[in-house]
Amino acid sequence: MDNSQKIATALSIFLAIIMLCGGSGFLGYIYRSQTGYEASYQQGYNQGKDTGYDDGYKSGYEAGLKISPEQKTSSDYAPKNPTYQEMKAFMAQDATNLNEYEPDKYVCTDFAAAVNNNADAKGIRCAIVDIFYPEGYGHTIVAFDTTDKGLIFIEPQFDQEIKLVVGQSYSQTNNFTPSPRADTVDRFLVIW
Ligand SMILES: [Ca+2]
Repeated sequence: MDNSQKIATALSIFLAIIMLCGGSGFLGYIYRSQTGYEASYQQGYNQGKDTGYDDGYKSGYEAGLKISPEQKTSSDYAPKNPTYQEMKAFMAQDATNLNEYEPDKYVCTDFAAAVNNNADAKGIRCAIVDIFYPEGYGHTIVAFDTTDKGLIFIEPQFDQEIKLVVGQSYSQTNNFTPSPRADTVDRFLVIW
């Protein structure tokens, strides 16, 4: 695989993630009712799922196998799981939640990515959580494996601790404004 192919596959991963979240970012609807983009999100999600993920993950997997000797091992800077209070303190000082949700521009995955990267920069281990709703929609949040209270899910758009229950509505479970479409948690992935 040459460089241009690598770039293309990397882009396809990025686009697939954006489309997954864009197609799913119902929280955007809460504040900003938009029309006309649902269908295109669905289409984009399906295309992204079919092409981006398969190619991208394969490429990423192959790239991961080729670690050059001069690269540092992850143990040199491995982030640590925080205590519950450390997690709360980090979320309080982190300003990601002040960002504005913009359909097609800054969506749930952007919030989750920002918190994840900011945590990593401070040596705090943070996971991306992909939530799968019916009909190809979904949502992205973050999680911390706290040393004293275990796995804690955080909605990074609101700095809010939330519950994830398979088979139950995300918005109803967490007392959010009801989603305009089904947001039953079919399954979720915690990605460290
Ligand atoms: Ca914050």
